[in-house]
Amino acid sequence: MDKKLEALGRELAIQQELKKSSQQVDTLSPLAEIEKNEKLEAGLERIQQELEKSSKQMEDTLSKIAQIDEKLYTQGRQIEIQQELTKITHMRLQRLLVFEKIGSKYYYIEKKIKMNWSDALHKCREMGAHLASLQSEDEIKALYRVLQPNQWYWIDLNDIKKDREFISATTGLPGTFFHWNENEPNNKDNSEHCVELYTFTSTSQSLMNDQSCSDGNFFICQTSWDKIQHKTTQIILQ
Ligand SMILES: [Ca+2]
Ligand SMILES: [Ca+2]
Repeated sequence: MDKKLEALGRELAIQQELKKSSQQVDTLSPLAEIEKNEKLEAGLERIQQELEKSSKQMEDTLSKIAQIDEKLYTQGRQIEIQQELTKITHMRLQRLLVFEKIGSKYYYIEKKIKMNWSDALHKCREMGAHLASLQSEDEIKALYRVLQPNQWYWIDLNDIKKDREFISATTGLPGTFFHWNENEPNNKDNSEHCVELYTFTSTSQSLMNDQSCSDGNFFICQTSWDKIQHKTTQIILQ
């Protein structure tokens, strides 16, 4: 009987122990859950911080790229401007290079485009020069060697203001040197007020003639060595 009671007692003890263990498991479970959640939250927070850090680094990188872009754009524009200025300088210098020394003077002889006297006058002025202001037979002889034969070229003399009073458009003063062809100036039809130089191959000379200012002619621009030097310096220093 005692043995039975003893066995029953042991069984009861085991059951109580099991129940106790079961209770312990039940009470531990919510704690584990909380711990798990806390771990998850901590993990999420770290991820969030990492993301914020990455986002900030990305913003910094983009900002640096924008700064580099701006710098490159500015440098690019500076190079473009420099190239443009070089091109303009080159063009201006080239315009000066068209003047050649013929005899003792510097001329540009237009041999391709014909225009009226007034336009030719302005064209020479645009080039920083003036229509040829001839002063001697030597100058005309020197030009004769380079002018196209049997062609007319405007020079600076005209009697626009008063017939037969030929003025130099360069100085505004009465002309001092004339080398007229035979029977010229004739002021034909009372409408010839501008002077041209004509190259006669038959007599191997260039001679002056008064002609209608509206006629289309080639023309001769003139400048001086001093002007060329001055302009070259101006262009290079600009
Ligand atoms: Ca006239
Ligand atoms: Ca005439």
